[in-house]
Amino acid sequence: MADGTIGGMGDAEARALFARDGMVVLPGFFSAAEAAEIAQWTKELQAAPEEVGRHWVYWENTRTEPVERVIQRIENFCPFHTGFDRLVRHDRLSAAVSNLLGDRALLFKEKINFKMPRAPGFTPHQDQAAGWSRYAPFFVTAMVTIDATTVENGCLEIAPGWHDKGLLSPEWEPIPDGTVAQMNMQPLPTAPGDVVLFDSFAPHQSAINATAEPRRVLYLTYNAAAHGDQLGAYYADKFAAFPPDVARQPGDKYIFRV
Ligand SMILES: O=C(O)CCC(=O)C(=O)O
Repeated sequence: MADGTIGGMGDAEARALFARDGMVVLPGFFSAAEAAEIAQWTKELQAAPEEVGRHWVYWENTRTEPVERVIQRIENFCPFHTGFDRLVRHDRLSAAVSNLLGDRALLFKEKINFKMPRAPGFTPHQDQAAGWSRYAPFFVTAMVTIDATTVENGCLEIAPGWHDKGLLSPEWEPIPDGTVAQMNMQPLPTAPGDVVLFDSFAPHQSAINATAEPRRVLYLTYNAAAHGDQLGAYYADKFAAFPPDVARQPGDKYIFRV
């Protein structure tokens, strides 16, 4: 690929770090003004009515007492927000991901994780284990920081150098404790506008948000154009298996696995 610069780092350097670690951190990828705009768009989505046929909103219970129902995440929002659509599908970010994929990046899925105060973290897992192999063999996810992430509010933790060992658990299951014990899970605190690009086989986890403020981040996942546009198929399957709360049938049970 032609060489250039992404987030203050040369394309070739970003590719080399990504190949070595399965992740690359791009501090200040978005300016303070851009990060503030992303935070504003997030508020707009959160305030928009929850309706079947619109963006998908998921709720969860806080992990500690008093148990409250809080927003967990919003998915599938690009078709309903032009600012996000431009940012996610047509801008510098997809170019940065294309550099790592060595091919044009196509959006596979998009979500905002809110991690409200006292909301739970995520057990150690690889995203590829969430049934993604039926769509493509490999993906790159961009985590875009909206609120500063810290150890206290449950920032992303990744084990560098563990992305090249295939699946470390059966699909839909967390990574076994014995395997996790051999890894060096590194907390990655980030500031608004920072981006972390990571491989779909990179093991990661995060802790509960033990602070009084939300910890909102975007996760934008892309696959190489060579593997086709998989977004429609993925979202159709996901809606059937795990619809947003507003589309659920009373009495049906929906289980979040990894
Ligand atoms: O947002 C986090 O704390 C981690 C999210 C995560 O691992 C996931 O959504 O797969």
